[in-house]
Order: sequence, then C-alpha cells, then structure tokens
Amino acid sequence: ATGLKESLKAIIPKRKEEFLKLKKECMGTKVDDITIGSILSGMRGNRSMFWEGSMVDAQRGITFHGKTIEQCQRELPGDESGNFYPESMLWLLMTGEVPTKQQTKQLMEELAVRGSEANFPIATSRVIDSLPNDMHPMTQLAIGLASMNKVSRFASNYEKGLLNKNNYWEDTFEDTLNLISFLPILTGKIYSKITNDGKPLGKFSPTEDWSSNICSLMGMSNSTYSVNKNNFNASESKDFLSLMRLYTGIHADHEGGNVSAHTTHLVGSALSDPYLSYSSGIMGLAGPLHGLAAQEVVRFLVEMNGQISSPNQPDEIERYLWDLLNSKRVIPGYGHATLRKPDPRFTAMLKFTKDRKSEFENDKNVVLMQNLSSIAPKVLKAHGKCQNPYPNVDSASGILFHHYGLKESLFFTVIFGCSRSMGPLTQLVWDRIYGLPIERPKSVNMETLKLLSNSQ
Ligand code: FAM
Repeated sequence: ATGLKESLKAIIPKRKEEFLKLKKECMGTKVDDITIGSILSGMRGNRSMFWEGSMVDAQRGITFHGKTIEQCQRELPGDESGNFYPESMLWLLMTGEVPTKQQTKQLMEELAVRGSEANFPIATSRVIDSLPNDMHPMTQLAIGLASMNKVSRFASNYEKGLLNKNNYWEDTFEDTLNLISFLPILTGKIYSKITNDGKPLGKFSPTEDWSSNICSLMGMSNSTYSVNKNNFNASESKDFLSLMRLYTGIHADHEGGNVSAHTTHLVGSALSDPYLSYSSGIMGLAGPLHGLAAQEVVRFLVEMNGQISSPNQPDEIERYLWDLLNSKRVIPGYGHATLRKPDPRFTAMLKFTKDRKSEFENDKNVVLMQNLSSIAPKVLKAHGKCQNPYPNVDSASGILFHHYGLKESLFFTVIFGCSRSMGPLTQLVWDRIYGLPIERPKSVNMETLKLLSNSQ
C-alpha cells in the first residue's frame, strides 16, 4: 500500500487536466443568477464557490465525495463498533478514494509520529501556557493554531523563495498533515487549562490513533493518568472513544460555504499558510450562529427537564415548546439553512444512543433529546414558520458529550474544530494544486444597487 502523499500525487495529473479543460473551454458557462436579494441576504444558495470534498443536498444531507454517512459507515475502514476512523475520512476527503485498511493504519501511524510530544511546536506550548486559564477555549485554539505558523514549511520556504506555483501544494500538504496531527496535544492542553489548572490530564501515545489520543489527553480514557477526573470504566471509555470517532468523522466537512470553511479558503487564497488560514476558520466557528449551537441545546434540555415532570410526558413537552415559540424564541437544534430533511448526522448520533440503550435509558437529558426528535417537528410544522422542522446535528452532539462527563460546554466547539480541520484543509491543498487565484468578489454600494434596481 502507498501512503497518502503518494496516492495523492498519483491522482493529481488527471484531476488537474480536467480542471484545466473546464477552465479553458467553459469559463463562460452561466451557473447562477446574482440578485440584489443574494447580495443582501448572505449570498444564501448562490452557487459561487468551488469545493470538492463534500456537498449538502436539501434532501440527502451531507455526502462526502458522493457518499452518504451510511455509505461511509459501510465502506470506510473503522472500529468494531461500526464507526469509520476519522483518518479514513481524511483520506477520502484528500483523494476522493476509499482507503484500504492498511492505508488507514499507515495514515494513523503517520499522524501519531508527526503529532508526538517531541514534534509538537515548543513555541505553541509556551504560548498556550502563558494564556489565562479562563480564556475562551476557542480563543486559545485560534491562538495556538496561529502560533504554529512559526513551524510552517509553506511560510518558511515561501519566504526563502523556494516555492513556485507548481509546488505550493506540497508544503501545504505537509503543513496540513502536521496541523491535524498536532490537534490532540493542543486540544488536551486547552482542556487541561480550563479544567485542571494546566496540569496534564493524560499522555500522548505514538501507538494510538488520532481520536484515542484526543480522548486520552483530555483525561477521558481509563488508560490515562490517575488524575482522570471521570474515572472511566473500560466500557465507558470505549464508548466515549466511539463517540469521539463518530463525532469527528461526521463533522469533518460540510461543503464550502459555511463560515469556517469559507474563511479558511478565503484567507488561504492570499497564500497565508494552513495554520493561519485554519486559525481564521476557527475564529468563525466560534460564532454563536455557527459552531456554538450544541451548547445552546444542552442548556435548553437541562432547563426543560427542570420544568417538566418527566422526559416521557409528551403533553408537557409540547406545552413547553409552545411557550418558547410564543415568546419568540427558537427551538435550539431544529431547522437548517439548506437541509429540508432530518440531518443524517443527527440520525447517526441518535443511532449511537439506540445501540447503547442500557447506557442512556437513565439519562433524562438524552431521553428528552430522543423524545423531542418526534415531538418538536410536529410542533414546528403546526407553528408553520420554519422551512425545516427537523433536528440538526447539534440537537444530539452536545448532550452526548455531557452524558460522559464533558460538562464544559464551551469546549464542545474545540472538538468540532479538531474535526472540521479535515475538510477545509484538504480543500486548501487542492486549491493550491489547481492554482486557484486570490478570492476577490466585487462589492457594491447602496447607490449602485438603487441604480441597478431602477434600470430593470
Ligand atoms: N425554532 C423556531 N423558529 C424557527 C426555527 C426553530 N428551530 N428555525 C427557524 N425558525 C423560524 C425562523 O426564526 C424564521 O422566522 P422569522 O421569519 O420570524 O425570522 C423562520 O422560521 C424561517 O426560517 P428558516 O428559513 O427556516 O431558517 P433560516 O435558514 O433562516 O435559519 C437556522 C436556519 C438553523 C439558523 C434556524 O433554523 C435556527 O435558528 N435554528 C435554531 C438554532 C440552531 O439549531 N442552530 C444550529 C444550526 C446548525 F445546523 C449549524 O449550522 N451548526
């Protein structure tokens, strides 16, 4: 079996040829209409970005290189609980091909070597150590990632004048794999700051896979230090690892237009290195309209459980939801900007709980999450406002972390950030393979829009 870089190299010529052919022959083909509505409404739905790793279809939801989550679960190499490894998703995103078990294993080993304690950037450790423990974890993550620019091969070779358009992608690839491999230690450091005064909660193991190391370094594994605050037993630890693999696998990409992906692409188009580009994406992921929804849902479920007699009382739940809607608030975890069916990522998380009935049946927050998924759509349909009354991924993810003792809800988005590195950064490698130019849409002022509207 060949490694990821060799496999990527092998497919570049054909893909590049297709790209150049399109560029040569079809530049004038019309794709979409831009109206004043698009300009004033966040360009919603305007097909104006090039993105290959994944697409969100209103009916099918997310597909990764054309494969649904269910197909990915069936086809990508994974663990015994039926989850594919995030490493196999990374391979799929980078190459468009399903890796063999051997290739996945090789990539796991490669990431564990690149991301070991010895290779982790010292400057980043110092920067993180110097931050206040109570600084928002997403701010710490963005600062940590930006500080890694110090070890960027792309940035340093560019400065030395060693790069040209044909080889930009190779250092981008190297930085991308290094960045992804550094995430377990970076994440562990941040989690230890917010929960354990910066003292390590676990140890990095060069023989473990990426998700296992994230869990261990957060002290969420029964094989780590005795400071493990949760004292997980073996089966809880195994299930938490499965959840981590599931979560980081299915959040890896969500096409190009979402804020974190689009930002990474935009900043990267100025030839900023992958660390700076993805740090910018993380700043966007930290926004309440993007990555923070899962924590809202946890608050919502816990609060509702405090006010109803039991999560198995549909009438009380319905009444609670109507009160919420009548006070002009939204039901967190429901609705979506583009999807018009239940989010398949939610369905995968719901299945995770159904497969572990005995683990979850006594957690009233998880039971409420499950029951809500059949009650809230009825209420939202009757309410008649939202275009999609179904659960999105956030309605399940946070409460599952919460179940296993991860109560620091501000931290959920850091885990989201670990996962989301994969899609935008593999796209950045391809942006550089294809030699995409700097992104620079033309902006227009109110006068121009008024003139245009009068002339039609
Ligand atoms: N509860 C109540 N009302 C809702 C609603 C919900 N969950 N979702 C949408 N609506 C309302 C919405 O406020 C709007 O009302 P107005 O016309 O009075 O402004 C109307 O329905 C039409 O909205 P839409 O076109 O269906 O949705 P948008 O595309 O404007 O917004 C969401 C999409 C996700 C921002 C919206 O559904 C929402 O606020 N949901 C709750 C928060 C949430 O779960 N966010 C996570 C989204 C997640 F998928 C992610 O991106 N991380």
